[in-house]
Amino acid sequence: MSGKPVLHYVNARGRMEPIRWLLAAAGVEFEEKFLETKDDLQKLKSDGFLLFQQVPMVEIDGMKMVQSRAILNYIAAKYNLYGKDLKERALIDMYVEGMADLNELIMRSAFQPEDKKKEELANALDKVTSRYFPVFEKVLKDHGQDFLVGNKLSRADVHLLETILMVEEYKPDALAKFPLLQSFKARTSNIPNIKKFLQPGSPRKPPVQEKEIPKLMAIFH
Ligand code: GSN
Repeated sequence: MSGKPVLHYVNARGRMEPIRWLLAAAGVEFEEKFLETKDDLQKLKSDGFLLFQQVPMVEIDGMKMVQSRAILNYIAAKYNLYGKDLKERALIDMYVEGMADLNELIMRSAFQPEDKKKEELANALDKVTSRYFPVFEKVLKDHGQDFLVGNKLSRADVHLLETILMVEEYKPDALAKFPLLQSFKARTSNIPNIKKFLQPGSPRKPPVQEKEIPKLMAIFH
């Protein structure tokens, strides 16, 4: 296969959104095929396209890639967003895995039963400001550079901006105590490929709406 990558997932953020972000930051155009029903997912499974019977799946460079981290690693390496050597890559991996944990906490809270939802979200957001954001504020402070690793845009910056904007949807003042993250946000939001992705009409997805949750659950469960 040649041409644009094709993304197979539901029309929602979920585990595909970081992949959309990374492709957009790399300036790569892509197509999306949205699963609307359980049958659509079943069709991909019975066609043998899903190695572990799960999406995200991305058709790229003749492969049908699954496992969102593997997909992100491939895109990051291919588009030079993964550091210049093993040590930079190790740092990027640590930062990105921290953000993945944080995203998982927040994403999971939306799918909890009603009585648990608020508490789970509050706990997740508390961890953002007590554990995760201080780490990135300190990284920027200690080296005094514009980007997290190697003085150059990497996937860690892309995922951090995505995370900041997502957290601010829940907690608009989340950056109040993090001045360097505020300037990081302003700076990275202005990188042309990213700026374009942040504008209306881009493939960026909105936060999941309450009313969409049953439909998403029906596809995946
Ligand atoms: O990151 C990944 O791609 C995998 N480690 C997890 C993929 C995954 O959990 N996929 C779900 C939907 S996305 N939800 O979180 C999935 O395809 N579930 C359907 C099924 O039959 O397992």
